[in-house]
Amino acid sequence: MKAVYNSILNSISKGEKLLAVLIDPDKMKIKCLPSFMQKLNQSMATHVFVGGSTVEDEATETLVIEIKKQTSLPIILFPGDVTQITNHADALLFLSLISGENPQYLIGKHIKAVSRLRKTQLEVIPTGYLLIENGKETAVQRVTETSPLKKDNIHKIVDTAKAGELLGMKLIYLEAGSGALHPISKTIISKVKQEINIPLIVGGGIRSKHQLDDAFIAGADLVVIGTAFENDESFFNELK
Ligand code: 1GP
Repeated sequence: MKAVYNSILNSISKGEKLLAVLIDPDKMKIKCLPSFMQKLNQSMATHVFVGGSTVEDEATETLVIEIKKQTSLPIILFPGDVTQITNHADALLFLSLISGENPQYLIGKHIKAVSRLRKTQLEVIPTGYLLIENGKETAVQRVTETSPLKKDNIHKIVDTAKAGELLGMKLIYLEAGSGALHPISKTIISKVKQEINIPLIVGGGIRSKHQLDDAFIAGADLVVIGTAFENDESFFNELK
């Protein structure tokens, strides 16, 4: 049962670029979902990610059940916490925050997640998650009590991503943080892409089609956008 991951690999092998729309259960109101999903379904989006740094206990499951009724796209959990695990999604990014050195986000939370995961059929995708500085403190930084990697230390960023691959992770996610002032730079994306042989996800602070294209050209296989859609749903019109 690796349908979601295999489909990502398959798309990449055909040269396709993937776009995930991130929906934060803390910010999306159920009553606003139908019009949002209608626009999402008509856009170039290929995946729906669901998750947030701070979410009330039942909110993720309730939202995922509603999203599932309104799209045929794969729904992937991008959880800030174990309480966001629900069997109603298709897959889960099992995130290791390898840019930081907080053991809770390297192994502690993962152990706590297992008793919940046992009760699901979720496809679990081990993902090396790297937070890169972007000029302001992000929610991820605050919640995880870790420092982001310095954006000028490309050598360390590349080596961290490679270490994630060598540890057996199936995806590398370069994160500038939700609402980041600046997205991950093209240089960082291309240097990491040159070094790894697993799919590369890039997210944080991407607000225009131009920035999206830049990330793809630099080597991102899958780009994640959340805030730009939250702020202005007409952004979907640019991404048909
Ligand atoms: C955050 O990478 C995602 O975890 C998306 O970021 O909300 O800035 O698009 P934005």
